[in-house]
Amino acid sequence: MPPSNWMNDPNGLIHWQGHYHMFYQYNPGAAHWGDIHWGHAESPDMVHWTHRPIALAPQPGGPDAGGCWSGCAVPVGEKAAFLYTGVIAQSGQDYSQSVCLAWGQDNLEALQRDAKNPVIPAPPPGIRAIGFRDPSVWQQGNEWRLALGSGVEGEGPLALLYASRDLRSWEYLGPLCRGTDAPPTSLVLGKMWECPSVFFDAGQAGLLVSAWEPGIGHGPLVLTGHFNDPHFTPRWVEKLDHGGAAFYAPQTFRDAAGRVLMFAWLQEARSQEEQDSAGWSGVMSLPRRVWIDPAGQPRYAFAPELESLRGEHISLRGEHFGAGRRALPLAGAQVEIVMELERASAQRTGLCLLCAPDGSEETRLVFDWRQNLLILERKKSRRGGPFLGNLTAPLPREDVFSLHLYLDASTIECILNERVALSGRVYPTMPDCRGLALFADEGKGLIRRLDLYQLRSAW
Ligand code: DQQ
Repeated sequence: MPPSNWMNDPNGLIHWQGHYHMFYQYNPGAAHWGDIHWGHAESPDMVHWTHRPIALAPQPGGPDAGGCWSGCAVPVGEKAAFLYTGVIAQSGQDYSQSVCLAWGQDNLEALQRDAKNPVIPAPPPGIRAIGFRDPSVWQQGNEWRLALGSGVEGEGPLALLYASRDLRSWEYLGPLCRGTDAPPTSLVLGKMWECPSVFFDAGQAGLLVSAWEPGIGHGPLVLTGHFNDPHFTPRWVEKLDHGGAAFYAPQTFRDAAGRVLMFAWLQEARSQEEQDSAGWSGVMSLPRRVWIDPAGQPRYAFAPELESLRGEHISLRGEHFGAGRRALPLAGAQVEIVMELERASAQRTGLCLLCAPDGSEETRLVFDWRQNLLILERKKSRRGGPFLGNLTAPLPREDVFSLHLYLDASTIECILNERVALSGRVYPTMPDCRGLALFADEGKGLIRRLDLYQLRSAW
């Protein structure tokens, strides 16, 4: 969470001199989006974080006078380079957007803007861009490449590709990838791609994008395939997380061990009024590892560092349970659950989370075997509040399902069989919504194993 007020996208993720640094979109003055700065936090393990002073603030008269929007970090010898989006407010809701550069060293505080800013002032001539923002930079031989999120009116979303030798002078190479290059799909690709994030794994390449159109963030997609400079050819596309915009603007980075790691913004699902009165808004996701398997499909896992938070624990092995509910003997609103289950005779099996003692509130994670769906069922999540809708993900075509779930107060993140991720927010009203249960509807459920851990505080 931010120290207070508003947080959105993770920015400038970097493993630097043995520490993880996270910068993020931050409004220090209010719990709503606006006046965007870069906040900064630092961690030895991606679990325990310390807030650092604000890293970038809009500079009056500069190309980021209207806000320091999203961007990335790359190590360059003794320094780290930060490529970010500088914006200038135009009339109405319009912002002119450019790419700016800042430099950091040592503890990555007091970033210095490059005198050449903006380093990419405007879209290439001839491109009527819807959005021109959120650079993702990587090293290509002895040059740099930069992917930028954009879209073209009437043509759809795309990522633009630039090249540089010094991170200051950039040459436009052409589209890195257009929405129309994606394999045939029924997924909504949006009118523009926000926050492209390029990563490489096992000789393959991946591109994360957040599908967007004015006023609507559709959610994150991952495309995997091959990068043959200067083109990325995607062979696979899927939802990176099925919670839609609940898990938004993900960014990847590589740590010293060579892992590709990712954080995203878990945005609120409650009203702006409630965010204002809470005095804060927005949470970072837990760190996830992402890789590409030999079949070219992306895979996901929570970073194992999170296991350091494990506290009191119970475990079940090989349990059949009948129709109805079975309370688990350990409760908590901050828990980790690792569970392996099979289809049995029940129509639906799953977990009840955040259950009020009187049954008036609960959230269910449902394996719906008939519809082949994993459902985050929110109809009883909050007494009296508006129904936030259910979130659904397809069940992988397998016989055994390995679920890894983290519940941390209002945030739920889960990964199934390393292939399907689903995140969402819930806001129970009762302070004692801490009950946990298994349930089976219309038949029996079968749990091969279940490990439930209470989570210790990360503070
Ligand atoms: N958030 C930033 C933009 C980015 C959007 C502004 C995605 O740079 O496109 O706060 O959430």
